[in-house]
Amino acid sequence: MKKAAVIMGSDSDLPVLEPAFKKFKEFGIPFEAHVMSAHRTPARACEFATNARNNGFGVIIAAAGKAAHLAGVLAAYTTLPVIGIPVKSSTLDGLDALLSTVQMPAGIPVATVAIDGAENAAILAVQIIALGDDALAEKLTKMKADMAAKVAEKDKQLQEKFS
Ligand code: RP5
Repeated sequence: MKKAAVIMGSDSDLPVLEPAFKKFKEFGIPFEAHVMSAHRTPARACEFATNARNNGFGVIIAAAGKAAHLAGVLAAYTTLPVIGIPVKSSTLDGLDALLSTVQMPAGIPVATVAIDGAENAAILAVQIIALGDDALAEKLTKMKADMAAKVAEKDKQLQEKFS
């Protein structure tokens, strides 16, 4: 199975990424997590992204806050899909990171999830890896069915409360 990479601009982003690690463990996805920065270690970010496909990765998640260029820089050096997580780590509440991550120029896409949206980033990464893995796709189908069942149960409780 292809690995997922979770790259964060700083170790201060780590708590935001816990839901992604949890999801990968639930789905049995092999992953590596690294701290590297588009600004503080640009050469390392370039080197990682350039070699990521040959190193067995199928998708890269990049989380960064403030002037968040990490996802875009990684995407510039790879043809792997890159998922950007804008991190809320400044006085601008993540809006700065959201705009920096999502507003990519044509030719270099970054699939941007919500501010601090690590769980969805991981699910999207699983969906990408599942393109070539029917057993994994089956687990995703079950996850959606479980979610639907939970919503149906909540609706049932609401109906009981008001009846
Ligand atoms: C960004 O700046 C990082 O991704 C982090 O969200 C933010 C603050 O970094 P630190 O100053 O905490 O290292 O590059």
